[in-house]
Amino acid sequence: MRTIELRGDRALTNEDLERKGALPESVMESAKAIVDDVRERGDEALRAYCTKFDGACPEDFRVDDEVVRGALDMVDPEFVSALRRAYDQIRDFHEREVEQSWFSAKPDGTILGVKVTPVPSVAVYVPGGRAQYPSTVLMDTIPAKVAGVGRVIMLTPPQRDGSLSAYTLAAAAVAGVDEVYAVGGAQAIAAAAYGTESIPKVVKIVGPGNAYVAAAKRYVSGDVGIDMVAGPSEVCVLADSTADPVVVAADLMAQAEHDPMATCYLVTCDPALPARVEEATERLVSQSPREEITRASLEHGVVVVAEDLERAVDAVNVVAPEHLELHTANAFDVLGSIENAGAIFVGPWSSEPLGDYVAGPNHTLPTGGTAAFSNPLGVYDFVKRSSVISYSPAGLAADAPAAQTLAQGEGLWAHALSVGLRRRLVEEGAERF
Ligand code: HSO
Ligand code: ZN
Repeated sequence: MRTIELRGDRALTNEDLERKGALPESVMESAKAIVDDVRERGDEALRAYCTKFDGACPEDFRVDDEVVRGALDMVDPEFVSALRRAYDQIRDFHEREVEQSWFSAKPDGTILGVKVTPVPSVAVYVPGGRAQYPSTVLMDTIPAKVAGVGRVIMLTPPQRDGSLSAYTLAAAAVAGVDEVYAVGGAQAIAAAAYGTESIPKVVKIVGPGNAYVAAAKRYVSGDVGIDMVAGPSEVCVLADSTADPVVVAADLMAQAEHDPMATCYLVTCDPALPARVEEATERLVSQSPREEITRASLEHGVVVVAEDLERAVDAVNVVAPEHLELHTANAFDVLGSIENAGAIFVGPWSSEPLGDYVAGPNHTLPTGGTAAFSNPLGVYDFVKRSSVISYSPAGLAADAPAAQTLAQGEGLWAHALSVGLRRRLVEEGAERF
């Protein structure tokens, strides 16, 4: 890990962080070509790309519902119970995010409000290979279902032998995914964005994927909604001298093992801590079956040593990490000063992987510093709000003069007319027209 010492007035800057994860232009270009082709030629192009990239193309992209449900009998019963526990807690948490439509009447009888409507259809993308996580199936599907989305489809690339992972299918069954399609890559994103003969067009696409999937999501966004273009995962541990170096080491490694590009940050006001954490990491990492990935990630990790806790907190707010763990004497006191973080794990018992799996909050979180202005995936990502405006005659009469004056000021004659016609009717005593 690289060390940055903040002495005196020196504050952490974005440049110090050398963030990874921008999409290369060449990837963007390839993804665009694939999307355009699938949009134009539908299933024919989809089949050609599946054969090219996945080695095989299923006869029928749609996975039989029996096969999806059958996966529950193919995996360990303990795994199914764990999925169910996670499901219950994720659902409970997200039910608190439900936003009700509201209407409010003014004394003059005018009614204003907001109508909340779920999007009708969503595609949840689930990557294949190393980053295939059943937990993400739960995290992406449950808030959509809680929001009231009628049709949630799942897209995931087949394995080399054409099958899908029983763990992913079991998660789809528990989460309540409505339809599963064995298709992946940029071509799957194109299919869900524009529809093909065999893949339904949806209104919103969510879920992580490789660089081509991310590039395709960015390209189709605007024609369909997308959640976010997620970059490599990150954790930041904020620690003082009360932190346990072995626990801190385990928590950094828990993020590092995801991906060689994952970034770990240790921000501390205890100058002795980094060496103790490094020593513990060295001891633990050689026991990991994912040693190579973990080491590659930790290599570009960042240690920030600040002169006091206040400056350390300022540094954390610049990092704006996806996950933040607070390992300080009074962690809840620090919480109030944290402005930028996707998820905050408060106190020494709050292991980040508990949040990945079972705590309840979503693990799809803003990365790459975007926690400074965006949110965890939530029920609010699957609804639209419409403003509602219903004037009474008295309300119209009260607001008309100001509206007419503003319309005249903007030189918009028909705007003034639209309001003025009604104003005259009210002044003439009309109750309706
Ligand atoms: N920490 C990951 C989520 C995950 N971890 C899934 C395990 N499985 C990104 O937030
Ligand atoms: Zn994780």
